[in-house]
Amino acid sequence: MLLPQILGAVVAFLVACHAEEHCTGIPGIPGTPGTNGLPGRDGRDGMKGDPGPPGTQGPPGGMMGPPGRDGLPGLTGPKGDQGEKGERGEPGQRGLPASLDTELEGILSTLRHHIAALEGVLALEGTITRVGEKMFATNGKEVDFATVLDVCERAGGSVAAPRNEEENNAILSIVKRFNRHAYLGIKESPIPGEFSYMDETPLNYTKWNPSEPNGKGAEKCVEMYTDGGWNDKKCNYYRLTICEF
Ligand SMILES: *[C@@H]1O[C@H](CO)[C@@H](O)[C@H](O)[C@H]1NC(C)=O
Ligand SMILES: [Ca+2]
Repeated sequence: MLLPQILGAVVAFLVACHAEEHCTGIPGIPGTPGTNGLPGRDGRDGMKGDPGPPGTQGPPGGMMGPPGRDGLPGLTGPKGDQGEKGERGEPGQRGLPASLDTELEGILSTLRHHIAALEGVLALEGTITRVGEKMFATNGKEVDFATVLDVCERAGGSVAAPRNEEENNAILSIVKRFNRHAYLGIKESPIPGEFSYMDETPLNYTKWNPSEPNGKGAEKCVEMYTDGGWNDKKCNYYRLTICEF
């Protein structure tokens, strides 16, 4: 069985050889491998490798490292004690003179107008009268001297005390209008017959009626008659209340 096959292959080979004119022999037995050649040249540097694992902790006693970062802020502490009072500050800037401050000037103008109107009404009623900076006023009531003193003080004034003829006439105009005698802010001093203002200062003006003062220590107050003359009088009569402001 094998022989015809080999023959077939040889025939086929011979025919192929014929076609190509140059014939080759049957392949020989492979030779033995050669010896190793010389080592080649060094290759180029490879890529950088991954970092290695961390080393083991060193022995204690090494140098202290740098300080760590600051921690988070803590909670707010309790409120402290109140501090000492500070020193007085510098005074503020000086304001404008009223004459240059139009708003203030307007307010003053309105006030002046209102006050003048009120004074006009009271003067019309005969309850006030103005002499220079002084104003005399009555409430029309008749009371004893202690009450006049109290009422005038409570109103922020004092009992009317004329210091000159003009003021005496101003008080007189009220006395005439009410047709009542009025106590004056004048009292007898510890020396009988000597009189002073309520603050003990001596009188620099008097308008005694003829033969007054005649109380000789028994009439410690002073009243004004309806003609403007003065009379020393006991303090417990009811007389018109007239104050000065
Ligand atoms: C008395 O002194 C007052 C000031 O205290 C003055 O206003 C008054 O005019 C003086 N009277 C006389 C008569 O000079
Ligand atoms: Ca008298």
